[in-house]
Amino acid sequence: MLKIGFIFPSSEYLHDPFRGDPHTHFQILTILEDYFGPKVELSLIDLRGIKKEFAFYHIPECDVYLHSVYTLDYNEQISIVKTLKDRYPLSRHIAGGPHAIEFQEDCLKIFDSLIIGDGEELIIQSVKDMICLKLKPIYKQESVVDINQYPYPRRKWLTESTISRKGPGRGLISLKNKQEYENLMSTTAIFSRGCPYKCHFCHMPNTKKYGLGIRFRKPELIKEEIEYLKKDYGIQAISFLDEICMPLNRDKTIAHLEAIGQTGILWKAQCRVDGITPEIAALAKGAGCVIMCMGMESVSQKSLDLINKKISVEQAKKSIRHLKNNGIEVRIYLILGLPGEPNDIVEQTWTFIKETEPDLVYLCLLTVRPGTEMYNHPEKFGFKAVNMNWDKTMHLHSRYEDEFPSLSFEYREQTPWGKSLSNDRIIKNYLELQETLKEAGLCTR
Ligand code: B12
Repeated sequence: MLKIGFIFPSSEYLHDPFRGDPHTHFQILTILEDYFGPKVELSLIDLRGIKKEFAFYHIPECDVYLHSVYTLDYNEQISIVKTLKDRYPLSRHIAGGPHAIEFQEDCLKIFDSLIIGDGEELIIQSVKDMICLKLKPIYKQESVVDINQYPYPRRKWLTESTISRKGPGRGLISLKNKQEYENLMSTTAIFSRGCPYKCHFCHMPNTKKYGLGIRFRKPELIKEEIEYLKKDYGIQAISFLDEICMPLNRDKTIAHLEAIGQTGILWKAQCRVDGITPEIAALAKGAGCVIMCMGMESVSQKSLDLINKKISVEQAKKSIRHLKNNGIEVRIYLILGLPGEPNDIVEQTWTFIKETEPDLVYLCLLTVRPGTEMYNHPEKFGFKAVNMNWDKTMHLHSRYEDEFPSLSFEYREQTPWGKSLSNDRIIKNYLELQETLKEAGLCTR
């Protein structure tokens, strides 16, 4: 029997790594189990919360180790693979994920084989090849995988307490104004793959270049997965992790929301500010939506245009209103330090917030992440220097409680859009705005 272990790294840079579930791992393990059955023994080696220096003691011997490589995890994953190769020289390491797609040559120095693009078909092929001792260095998914062909990803590889969480600090649906929602049994889920937009700060256009656009699971499959979560884990509330939670076409959105609504769960999700009409907001509310988060990024139209966000400030105002009119809590994500930012960005942002009254505002500083348009063409965005230290590519909001903010880039004084803001000024703006948000009760920490 072939022993296969899919490793999930410590994620020590996350405030609470258990707020997100390893969906990639659930998906690939489910596919392997359905195809190979008793010929394989599968495990999800969950290293979250474990100190990096002791991780090795938690990893059982396997014939094949799988890794989904994210930029922030890469250094840790290199160290794990080196230690495992030393101890179990015959085992093989297969990797996929955003960082492996971007840095194939580097990754091949560490891993034995890479999965480039969607993994459903390629993992079967690579494991078959591995069994016949013919594992290839690269497997590329050239055609688009139909995600509706596959069953819902099972979660049995983790303990029940990891999958379903509730209570203060654990519950995933904590409304700003109603504390009791934290006590609902909650989990995360994802029903889509990809994003059709090409924002210049986002890694997705690169990650998904082998499977373009956005693909959603069919309504009946969404319903089936939610019913499984209710039945096996007592789930009452779900935080959807899709970048865009609803199809971009009205009729499909209606069917999608109907399916979720029929399950009776409450949910939180993310969408674009141009996806909300009064009709959609009302349907989302009726289908159990209690919180909607939107990637607004900036209140400066110039910055929005320079990062290719393809939204307008006016659209954002309307969407916030439609959601609030339906009693849905609205949270917006904002980034400071974007190209084209005006001198008075703090004042402009505060004016926008006072006018639109979102319930919470998640404020981050820009990070230039490998594989993004900004990273590949720094001169287009007026960058003088971009830091290549991957540990500096973290973009979580509210993380500067114990740490002073720093930037991973610097603008030239004169940029294609005029005079830029200095790093000191960007950080000062961030601290000032964060303080104002805190005083107004508009941020979580
Ligand atoms: C859900 C999600 C999470 C979850 C869980 C992630 C996980 N590892 O399972 C949580 C909330 C924990 C998370 C955290 C972070 N995430 Co995240 N996340 C996502 C999100 C929204 C969906 C990923 C997902 O689960 N999709 C469903 C699965 C089934 O599809 P998939 O991941 O694409 O995997 C398929 C293929 O890529 C391939 N594949 C991928 N890896 C492997 C490995 C093997 C061995 C094989 C065979 C195949 C394979 O096969 C899969 C099936 O086809 C994506 C954006 C997106 N929509 O893709 C961002 C995204 C992947 N995340 C990103 C980032 C930056 C982060 C954080 C670093 C956040 C931060 N604040 O900075 C942390 C990293 C934590 C960590 N250690 O993993 C970036 C990655 C950029 C990069 N270069 O690394 C993305 C692309 C978002 C973005 N827009 O930039 N994330």
